[in-house]
Amino acid sequence: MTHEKFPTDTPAVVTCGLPYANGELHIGHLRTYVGGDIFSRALKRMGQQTAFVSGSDMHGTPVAVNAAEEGVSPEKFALRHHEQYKSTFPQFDIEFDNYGHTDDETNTTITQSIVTGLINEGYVYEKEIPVAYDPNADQWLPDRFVEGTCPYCGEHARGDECDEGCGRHLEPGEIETPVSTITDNKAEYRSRPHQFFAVSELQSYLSGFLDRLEGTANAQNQPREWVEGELQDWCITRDMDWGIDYPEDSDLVLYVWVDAPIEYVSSTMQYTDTVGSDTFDWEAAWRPDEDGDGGEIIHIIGRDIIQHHTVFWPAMLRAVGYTEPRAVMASGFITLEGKGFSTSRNRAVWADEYLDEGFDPDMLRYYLATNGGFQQDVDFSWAKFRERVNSELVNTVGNFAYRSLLFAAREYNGTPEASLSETVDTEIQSAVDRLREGVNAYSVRDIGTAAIRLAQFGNEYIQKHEPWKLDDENGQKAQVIRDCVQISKAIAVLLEPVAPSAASRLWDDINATGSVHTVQLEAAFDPPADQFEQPTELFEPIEAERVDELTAKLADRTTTESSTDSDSTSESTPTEESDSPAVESLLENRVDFDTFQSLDIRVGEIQQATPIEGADKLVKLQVDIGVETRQIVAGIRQLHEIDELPGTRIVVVANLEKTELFGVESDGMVLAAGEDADLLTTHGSALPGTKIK
Ligand code: B3M
Ligand code: ZN
Repeated sequence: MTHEKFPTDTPAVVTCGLPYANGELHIGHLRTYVGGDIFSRALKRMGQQTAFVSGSDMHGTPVAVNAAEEGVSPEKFALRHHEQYKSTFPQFDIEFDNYGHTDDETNTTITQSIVTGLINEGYVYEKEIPVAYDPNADQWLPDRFVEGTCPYCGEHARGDECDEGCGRHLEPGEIETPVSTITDNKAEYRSRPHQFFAVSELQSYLSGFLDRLEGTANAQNQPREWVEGELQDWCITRDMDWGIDYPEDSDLVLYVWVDAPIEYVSSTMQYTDTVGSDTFDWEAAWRPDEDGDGGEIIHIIGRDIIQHHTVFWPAMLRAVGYTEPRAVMASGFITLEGKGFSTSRNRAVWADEYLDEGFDPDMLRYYLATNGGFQQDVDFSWAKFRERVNSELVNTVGNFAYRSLLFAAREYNGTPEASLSETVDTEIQSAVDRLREGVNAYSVRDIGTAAIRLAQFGNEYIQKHEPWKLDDENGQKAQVIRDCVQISKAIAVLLEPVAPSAASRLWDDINATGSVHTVQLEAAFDPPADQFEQPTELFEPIEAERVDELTAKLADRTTTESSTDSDSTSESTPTEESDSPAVESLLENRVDFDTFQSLDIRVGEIQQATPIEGADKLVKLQVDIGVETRQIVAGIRQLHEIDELPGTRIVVVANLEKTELFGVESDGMVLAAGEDADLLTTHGSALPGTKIK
């Protein structure tokens, strides 16, 4: 089954992974929330009925461990963080239609009814398993209360996830050489009955589900090996007090990953309770009708929780007859000046700090959304931030809008009388189409850059026609300015998803009626107001001194605090710096210069990228290497979305012997770093064909 394109006539639910209510938010955390907000705003502008929901993840050991360290009850601890998240998101214009939490009554009720459903459908069974136990503390050690060695990759891991190694979810009893995080003593395994969800019975369903699943390539490809390999059943109970009781045995609570995704449903239900089912009907979204049709469920998450969203969660939904996800968009990680964020070392740019520095939230939104494809890793530095903001938001968008509208206001008190030229009409049409296609390709970056590209056109247009040199007798000047006002209006509409506040300021500047937050894309073509005043500057440029100051501040506090602080409060964000980065040791033997010279390495530009059937990691590329175009097969799909590859500058070894991969000829090799195949590129403007030496 292929899905109908957006907008469809069924309700959509866009969700963001629930943040654990256990720490402070830094700008790295904001990436998926900004992405989700942009995506849901874009859907709404396209006329898709959409609920954008999330909530705080209150349960589980990530909360219990940190609460215990602080000596407060998990409930109090989690609620405090929940309130904080709830007020921080809107300050970045991340406007959830509903933001609940997993410990509230709605989620407790729905979770228990869904689990009862699983039991009634015969998907749950009891099994004796080894569970880690701390004899000194006389306590069971669920999940993060135990650490040890991952049985799959041998790396150091926590009880339920191999967060420094292979990234797998680990079942209770799986971790080797277990150590209690409560007492640091060796833990022992004791036998204990627990409840299991028979995910393995849904293997063929899940395999079909992955065929239908849309979203980013990493979320489509990664789960294949889990689903098509030996699919394990899933332990859904834990020996803890903090959590939602397992319906049939109140000694056990449900594993946090059971009730957490159910909050997506609960939060949607709460939204319906607030606005009424005529405005948004949660059941139409989550409960398929007689024909099996439900709504469009789109999950936006970090790439470390793909398995939960593409295996366990759809299995649960299927077992109780809820709507399956249509798409999963999994974002890459964020680094800070090339290294991981470390909350415990204060090596982070905190969300509050960003706001306190007086920066416009739109600027961060724009940076996070467009600095790379959604599934690519993004690096943040104040210098890069300044560069993007000043060149794209200030100089491209801001500058175009300001000079067009100033001219219009001064010379015509608003929009001159003329009709929109065909060229400009067509250009706006293609910008609007680009945003629509961005949504259908699940590309946050394409949505985020649609307005900027139109502004680029606008600047070229104004430069080419030089309206200040035209006289108005034949109406030429009026024509050009009329076009520019329309472009400004279209920019406001297209900018709304990525930079909602700036879009609203621009909308007001041209005296447009209504709110840019509720219009549809078609408003880009509506005639602009006859009259408006002189505009304001949309974005304030960032001065170089600010960058120096902020970079120094970050470096300073990182060095002063790192020696005193242990990593004890670090949470499981994918952005955390790991203690022992796995760097391969250097090769012993050296090569002489001539050997190096014998390699013909060049700058290339990807012209076309197509998937290769049956090969999850491979892409067939057509690469312009200046002298000619080469077909090269590259194993780079882990990190790069095919649609986003064309136009990318890369580095190619041009004189490697030809080879064949999956029956496709490959004439050259693309250079990339590491297991994820992070592509090498050039920093300046070296053209395709340039030799690398
Ligand atoms: N609370 C946070 C994480 O592991 C976790 C997400 C739940 S989403 C249903 O990133
Ligand atoms: Zn592992």
